[in-house]
Amino acid sequence: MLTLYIGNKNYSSWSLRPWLVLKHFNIPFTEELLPLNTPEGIAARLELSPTGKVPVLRDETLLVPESLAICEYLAEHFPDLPLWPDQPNARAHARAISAEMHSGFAALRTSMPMNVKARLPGAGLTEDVQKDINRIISIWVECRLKYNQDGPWLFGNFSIADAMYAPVVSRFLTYGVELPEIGRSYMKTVLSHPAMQAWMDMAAVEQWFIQSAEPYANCSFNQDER
Ligand SMILES: N[C@@H](CCC(=O)N[C@@H](CS)C(=O)NCC(=O)O)C(=O)O
Repeated sequence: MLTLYIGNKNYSSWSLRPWLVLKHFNIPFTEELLPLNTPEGIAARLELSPTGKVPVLRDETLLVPESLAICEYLAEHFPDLPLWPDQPNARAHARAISAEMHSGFAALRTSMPMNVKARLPGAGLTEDVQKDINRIISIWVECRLKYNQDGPWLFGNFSIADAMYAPVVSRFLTYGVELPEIGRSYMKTVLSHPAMQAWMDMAAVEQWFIQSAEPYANCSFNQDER
């Protein structure tokens, strides 16, 4: 049996990624939430992994940290499930944009931290953030134009690449980021996925407030409905 250790659903963008993959492909797992800013959560995370971070996947005695490594482990462990696109060129492309997400977009991640239940239109939009947004839009547009005939996801069918970009969709919603029609349509696809909706519903009822993840809590654009 697999166990996925995750952080708070409202804030933990990295946890959302493998969680969505597990849910989408109906892979049985149990989840354990280790609250991000509590002493117990910090101790539990350090016990699990020297990174001290979530997500971490447990498979019997094996512990796999790092969201993308977890997704790769799942893809190897369930070779009959199409976690990556089947066609080699599409698969290479999906891996490249997933790696780009995992290692990049620092400005966006810093200035627009995932905060599922907040609505902060206009907050965090700097020049560097706009550059990250532009690159993400061009990734989405290229994928959607190329694989549109196979379905509404980045590579037609849902894959790990979509899970890697799902927290970006949540950020774009929270911060009211303006997108071209093709981007808005892809956002709708992601936001209407039942597992994404379930995650957002659970985030909406969480009571934790993490100051460091809420840089705009006292600003005028805070239209949070909590
Ligand atoms: N590169 C890691 C990043 C994991 C990460 O930063 N997780 C955050 C939660 S979203 C965390 O555990 N933060 C706790 C801390 O830094 O103490 C991954 O892809 O899983």
